[in-house]
Amino acid sequence: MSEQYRFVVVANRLPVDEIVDDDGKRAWTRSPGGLVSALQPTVRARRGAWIGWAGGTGEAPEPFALDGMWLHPIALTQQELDHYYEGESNATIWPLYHDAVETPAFHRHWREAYRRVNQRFAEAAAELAAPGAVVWVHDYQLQLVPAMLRELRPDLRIGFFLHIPFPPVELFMQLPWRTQILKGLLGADLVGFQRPGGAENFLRLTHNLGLEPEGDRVVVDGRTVTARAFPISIDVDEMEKLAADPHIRQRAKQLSEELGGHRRLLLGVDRLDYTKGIEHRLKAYRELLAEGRLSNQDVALVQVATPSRLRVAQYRQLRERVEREVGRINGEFGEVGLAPVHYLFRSYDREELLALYLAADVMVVTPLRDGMNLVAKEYVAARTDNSGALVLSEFTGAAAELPEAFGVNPHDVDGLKEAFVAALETPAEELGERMRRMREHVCAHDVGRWAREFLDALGEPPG
Ligand code: GDG
Repeated sequence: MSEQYRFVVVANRLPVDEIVDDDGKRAWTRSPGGLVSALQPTVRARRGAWIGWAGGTGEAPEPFALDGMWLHPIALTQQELDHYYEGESNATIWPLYHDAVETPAFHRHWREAYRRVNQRFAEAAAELAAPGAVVWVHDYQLQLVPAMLRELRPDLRIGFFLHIPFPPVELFMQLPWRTQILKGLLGADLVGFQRPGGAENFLRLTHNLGLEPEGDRVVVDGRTVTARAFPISIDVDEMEKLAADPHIRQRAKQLSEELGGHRRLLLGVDRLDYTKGIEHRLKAYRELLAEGRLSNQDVALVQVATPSRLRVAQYRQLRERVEREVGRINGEFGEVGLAPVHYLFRSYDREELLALYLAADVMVVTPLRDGMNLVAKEYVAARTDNSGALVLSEFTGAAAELPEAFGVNPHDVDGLKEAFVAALETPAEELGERMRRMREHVCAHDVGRWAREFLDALGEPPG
């Protein structure tokens, strides 16, 4: 039998990317991102393992150790990638859990692949977990894993955290296999959500199984399952360190100069996803230029749109619509050497992203629905001098924690326009006070605290 671990993370992706150097040699590097920085110390301190897909299809690479973690790759066939990941996860569950802002598609063969792949993850966890170990399962791709794992290993402490919103009952009920998903989640001892509303939606649904939740608990087959909010956050130290780096500060200055020196910079940073409200913000910006309330001489919008899920039709269509709108705005309001929208369809390294956060006068975060939105928190953490303004959709998890942002309903174009103008015109002193309060909150609630609170609530056995 292979070695076993007292702490196991199960997530769709492993926290590594495979790189191939000029000589064709392959190596793994840690992937950037808050979840990895949060969980790596947690996994390492417990000499733990991480189970996930390594990218690519066909046979999985052999398990290996990296940065103090034992990494166990799960294999996916091309068909499973199509059906489990792009189909059921990203064309059914993702849109349904985000208020059905795009129409979810329901296909039985996707569902079967989702079940099969979840079983594979559960079996790997059952094999790697030591007796009485803690297993922490992540996100919407793996909602069946908790029950499957409990069936195989009733001795484990199982936690599940959902990174995206958990929808209202009426929407969840559209899922043809809603009962299996609910039972899947109820296999955990602790089910964590970004917002209390998600936990409430989930607990309300357990009535359908004849259960009677009390407070944040529900008893299932004599076992108590707790459902609560654990709002995720970011690695504040990492952000502040990058924000203080002289090279990055210099790069931020250079970016401002390249955009025209005196022009105020509005910034959007999102995966190119229809939940992020990119079209809504472009529309508001275009109308402000058309009405002369903003002038291309005075402002510029930089939109980083990280490529995402381009094999899913709705994402390709979104890309076409966004690029058409950007072209339209630049065509109508641009001048030679002075574009109103700088659209960047690519992924940047953390350093460049930080330089953009430092250069931006206004950060625009306008999702139609978002579990948390880490970009908003990253911007706040990066503004160590308390300057800058945040426009933030009220439909993000972050909005509940950052009431000093310029709150918006992205469906209300006039409201969006007012918020853009207000963010640009509010006196520096008031902006400074708002940012100071937001920073205070984010600095006191970083991602390390999130992980600790979740694991404390899960009740790790003394070890
Ligand atoms: C899901 C939920 C929840 C973006 N572009 C680049 C880049 N990023 C980084 C950002 C940020 C992360 O990706 C995006 O996180 P968000 O929270 O904004 O959004 P999702 O990807 O939808 O995340 C969300 C989150 O899970 C965590 O629970 O907050 O609600 O939907 O960290 O900085 N990073 C780099 N280059 C880029 O071009 N390096």
